[in-house]
Amino acid sequence: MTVKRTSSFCLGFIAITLSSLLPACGDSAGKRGDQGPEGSPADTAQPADGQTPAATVGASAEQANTPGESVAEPVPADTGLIDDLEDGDDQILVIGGRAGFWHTFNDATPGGKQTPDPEGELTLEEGGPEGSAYCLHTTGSGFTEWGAGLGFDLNDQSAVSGGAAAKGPFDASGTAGITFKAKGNTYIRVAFPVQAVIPLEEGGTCLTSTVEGEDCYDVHGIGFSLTKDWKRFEVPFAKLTQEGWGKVTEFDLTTLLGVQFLIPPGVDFDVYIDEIAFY
Ligand SMILES: [Ca+2]
Ligand SMILES: [Ca+2]
Repeated sequence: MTVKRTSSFCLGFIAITLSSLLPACGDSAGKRGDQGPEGSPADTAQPADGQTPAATVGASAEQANTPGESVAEPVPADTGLIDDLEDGDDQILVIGGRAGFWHTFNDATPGGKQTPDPEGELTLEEGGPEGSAYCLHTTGSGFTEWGAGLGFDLNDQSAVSGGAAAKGPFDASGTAGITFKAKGNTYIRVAFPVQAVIPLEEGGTCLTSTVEGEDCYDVHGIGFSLTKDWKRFEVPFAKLTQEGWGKVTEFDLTTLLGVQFLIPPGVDFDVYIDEIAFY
């Protein structure tokens, strides 16, 4: 990989994007997840006392059909919620064709430390903003090249079917942006890699170039300063910009690969994220 400039920590994002977003090079990862993975409606239907009133369901369901009215398949509503982490696992919610795993990442500076360790299992933190049982929490220090971060893929079908990663673009057209909640002690850049900034060999459409200003990986994003209290952030896609050192590309929402929360280098960071949703 050519790293001829380090104009910002975002350049380093490159490295991760390669390994974490699109590692399944070669297997045509470009297919959209149009098989409509079944989501679980469990998020909105948790019995408060742990008792499931299953015994009463069967009988009445049979009689509920009104003549002349077709009964639709129960499909979990896609409210735009990408993940609230309340199921306690490391996957985003499998709803609306979205599927993927959360991961942490960093620039691997010798001596640098990040928790959760990108090489290990990603575990969640208990708590979060009001009403939350789980959130994501990453801490670390000692990264001096481009920093660290955490994020997820939006269309990794291995999250649904198991097996090898099969990552592709997600069509987020029709959404205006994302919201998320966060707290922490640093500035972060929320970045949205689309295929146009990712090279061909990694599932994108960017032609690798050594020409000044023609590099791939200049990902669209926007920065926020976190505070010690949880705060809700809104990220309008219309406000995203590239950093300006790479190839200028259109931000094509039909080819969104994932979402990344990037932490700059040189920071002893402590960052919490929760409740990410399209709006
Ligand atoms: Ca989950
Ligand atoms: Ca939560």
